[in-house]
Parts: sequence; structure tokens; C-alpha cells
Amino acid sequence: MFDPELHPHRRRNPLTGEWILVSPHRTLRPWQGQQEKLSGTSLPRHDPGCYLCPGNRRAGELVNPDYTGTFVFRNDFSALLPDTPAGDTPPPGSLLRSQPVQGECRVICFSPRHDLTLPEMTLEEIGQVVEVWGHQVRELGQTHRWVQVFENKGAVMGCSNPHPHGQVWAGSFLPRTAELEDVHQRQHLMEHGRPLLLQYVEEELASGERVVESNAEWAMVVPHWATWPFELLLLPRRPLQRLDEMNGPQKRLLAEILKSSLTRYDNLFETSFPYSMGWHGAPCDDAPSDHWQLHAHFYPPLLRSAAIKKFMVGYEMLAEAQRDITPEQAARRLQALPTLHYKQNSNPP
Ligand code: H2U
Ligand code: ZN
Repeated sequence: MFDPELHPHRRRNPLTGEWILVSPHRTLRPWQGQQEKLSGTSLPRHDPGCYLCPGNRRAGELVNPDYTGTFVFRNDFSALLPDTPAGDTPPPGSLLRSQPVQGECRVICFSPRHDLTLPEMTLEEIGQVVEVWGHQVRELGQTHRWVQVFENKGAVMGCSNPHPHGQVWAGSFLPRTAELEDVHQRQHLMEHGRPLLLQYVEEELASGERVVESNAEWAMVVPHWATWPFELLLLPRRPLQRLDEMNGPQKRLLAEILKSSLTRYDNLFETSFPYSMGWHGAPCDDAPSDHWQLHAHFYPPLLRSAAIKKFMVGYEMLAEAQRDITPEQAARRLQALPTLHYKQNSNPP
């Protein structure tokens, strides 16, 4: 009889329509590669060479103020620019299509402390980051269609600096993933009369199998269709479309679930867990958005230890994504971890 914990199968991501191949039998294969922990280098509270620390000169020659909480500045090397001129219309029927785009990119420093990361910050400090995310979406959404809030964390994710920070890229267009999620959520509401992710969070909470954390407003789950080994999806439990629409309890409980879930991540391999995370909310245009539910994706690359990363290569580049451990096995690993940070455990303050 078919057993999803034993037999190869595919799962569908209802947000994008993409499929993923799950091969749980492969977890039995021997692993003779590296297993050891990476030695943790300890960072100073302020690094005179860091372009994000308070009072330091950035690469673009501007000097950071002596900020004491969060600090937002325009990216000195923005991928999107506000004043791109309009382009020529391509000849009809041509496959060589392009489109000029306007936008703005910003960097958000989460803390003046060079040596902290989100899970090591206090709930109050994480709450300030949550506030800033909302303000950025509110402000940039007035003139841009899609405001992408995200964080790249860890050198393995291409992050250029350990100072805790994220980014915002706001643009005049709906990027590909946003468009796919828009189409699939709209279609689900049309066919089933309920927003896709509201139905999904209820199904996950009813089963509990993949729920890593939950509180009165939020649920953190390993999605049924997770691609990355320890991927997480953060979902509101009530209708909520954008980061700038949260009420007090939603913001407070968001800070809580972020702190405890990201602590579990760090505790998994006793390392500062690398990932790319980002928020998807209703586009900032005048189109109806009842189908949209705000959510955050966390895509961490680590597989077996602090040193062993999953590579999206071969079959995955050419056919479709594939994973070995099931999302349920990953959820069980994360559920079993403590929510006290391992660094606090080993050096009490
Ligand atoms: P990453 O953490 O993903 O490397 O992003 C850091 C961003 O900071 C990156 O987009 C910007 C880079 O352009 N940056 C500045 O705006 N000013 C600087 O002085 C250095 C880096
Ligand atoms: Zn710094």
C-alpha cells in the first residue's frame, strides 16, 4: 500500500501550481560526507569595518547616523531605479520582449548591534522590525505595485554582511512569483468561495502534523509542498492582506512566533541558520484583493548539518524540484527542538 513516508510521490504547491518530487526512501542511503559543526566565530558588538554599523561610512560614501533602533536607507547599489524612461513598443509578434521598470531599493538595519540576529533580539526589538516592515509597505506601496520585503541571512545565501539587516525592493510591476500567487489565489476564491491560505491554515491546524508553532494569530508550518529541507511558511489565522494592515495583537504575536521559530532554526544545527525569507501580501494596486492572504516564506539551504547544504541541481534544474526527507519528518525535527537559544543555554547572561 502507498505510504508517503516510504514511497516516491509528487506534491503540488497550490500557490504557484508547481510540483515537487518527494523521494523518502532515499534518506536510507549512506552519507560519508562532512558531518562536523562549523566553528562559530564570535562577532564584536560594533565593527569599525562594517558598512551597516552606526556612525560608519558606507561603500557609497554616505555616513550612517548613530542610530539606536532600526535604520532604513536607500540602497547605494539599487537594482531598480525611480527614473527609468519609457521604452519603445516591440514590433508586433516578436519574441524579443522587454519592459522598462521603475522602482526603489532600501536596506533595513534591524539593530545597531553588529553581533545579533533576529532570534537573539528581544521581543520589543523584533517588534520594531515588524513596525518598520509595515511602514515600508505603506509608504512604498503608494507609488509601487509590488513591495518585496525580504532578508538574506548567512554567507551561504550570498549575504554580504553579518550585521542583522533586510531589504525592500519596490517596483512598478508584479514579479513572476507574485503573479503566480495572485493567479492561483484568485482562482481558488472563485472556485471555492474562500481564500486559499485561510483554508490551508485551517487544514494544517486541524492535522497538526506539520505545525511547528502557533498562537492566537499565526501558524508556522512546514508546507505540505516544501521544497527546501526545512522550509517554513508563516500564515495568519484570520483574513489579513498586507503587512501594513496588522493590529496590535497581530504585531505582538508575530514578534513572538518569529523569535521562537527562528530560535528553533538556530538550535537545529547549533549554528546561525542561513535562509532567505520574505513577505508576500496583496499587490499595492486598485485591483480587488479578497483572494490574497499575507504570508512569509523561509527558504533555508541547510540539509544535514551546519556544513551540508542542499543544491538545486541536475533533475531540479532541468525537470522539477526534489526532496528526500518528507516535510512531515522535517516538521517533527523542528517541533522537538527547544525555544531557548543554544547560545543562551551555553553562556547564561
Ligand atoms: P545582502 O545582505 O543581501 O548582501 O544585501 C546588502 C545590501 O546592502 C546590498 O543590496 C547594499 C548592497 O547593495 N549596500 C549599500 O547599500 N551600501 C553599502 O555601503 C554596502 C552595501
Ligand atoms: Zn555592523
